[in-house]
Amino acid sequence: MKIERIELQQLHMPLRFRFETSFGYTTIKELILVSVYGEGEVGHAESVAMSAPYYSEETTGTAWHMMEKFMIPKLFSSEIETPEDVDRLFAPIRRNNMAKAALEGAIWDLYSKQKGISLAKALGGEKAVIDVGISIGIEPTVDQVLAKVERHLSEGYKKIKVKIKPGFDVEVIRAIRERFGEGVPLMADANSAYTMEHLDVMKELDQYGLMMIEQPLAHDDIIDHAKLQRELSTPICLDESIHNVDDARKAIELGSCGIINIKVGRVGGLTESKRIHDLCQAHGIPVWCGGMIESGVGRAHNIAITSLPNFTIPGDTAASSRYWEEDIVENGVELMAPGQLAVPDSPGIGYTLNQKAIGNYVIRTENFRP
Ligand code: OSB
Ligand code: MG
Repeated sequence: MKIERIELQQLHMPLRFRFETSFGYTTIKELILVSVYGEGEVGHAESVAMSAPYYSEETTGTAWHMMEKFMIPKLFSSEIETPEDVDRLFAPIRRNNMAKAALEGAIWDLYSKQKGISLAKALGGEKAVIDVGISIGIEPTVDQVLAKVERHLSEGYKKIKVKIKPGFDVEVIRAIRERFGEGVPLMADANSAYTMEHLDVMKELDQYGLMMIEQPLAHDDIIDHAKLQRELSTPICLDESIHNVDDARKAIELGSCGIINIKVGRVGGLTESKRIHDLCQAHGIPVWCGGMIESGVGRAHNIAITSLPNFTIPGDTAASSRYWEEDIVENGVELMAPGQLAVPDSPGIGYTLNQKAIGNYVIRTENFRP
């Protein structure tokens, strides 16, 4: 594969609502759109690093820096035949997974377009349709959470995830169960807001038949999660703690979780996502695809990876119109049926960029050539 040019564009996309988690809130989503040009085709992906280092240590600024100073020069000075070569090329660079994933993802898109197959097919995906859920943020009141749950259930979302934090947890879950019943596929995401001191809260949450509790304890822990998992019947799902297939292996070996959330950016790319998927499949651990409030470009990548068979739990890839007045892919990524997204079968990610929308959001553009 000959890479002729790489373009980085920083976009600021205003969200239609304020999205709050235990670590902070977002009203304007920052992202870096990566476009890799070669042999008449162009591949796209986005960096999911956020504006500030509260979910992970990476930020928009660090991701841009790492791509510009280290990763793009490596791409231009190496022979690349497949996206797996990119994964190998970046391996000596410690961490900075979101920066790596953005470039590797754009090359996966370019590679599948050059082969004339869909990204899902190039990854070994099998599904034509995927089930999706939705992640609901922390709201000023429990009633406001209930109103959002009601709306999104009526849109058919197959999993309702609510964000929790100490003081905004059992009450929310209890209210949802009382209002909507035991049958709602419900889970809670704590984004590392608890410690083992909160064991009593975790045991209360354990009473509500949740599908899982996502990342209750520290972002860098798998030991206490294993202790906590032994105390709970609800499966723990790890998000922040898993950065690569070795993390997944250790967490499975220790019994730190029963489920893993795979985010392509957090684990450094689609190649590593596939490895984690395969390892989990071999161990009977179901996986699902987490979200990072991506634009349609990142969502298209999420859809492609979710077409792999062990993605058996609906992910957080909600429709574009939930987040944006106008997405940066033509027509947005919209539900084909209640709670379902189609896996495109046209070459690459299967979505065309909306250049006019990109023009409205872009604040910085740079081009790099060999
Ligand atoms: O923990 O899954 C998370 C958003 C930003 C950072 C971390 C998380 C999230 C979400 C939102 O839960 C998922 C989405 O709607 O894209
Ligand atoms: Mg999470």
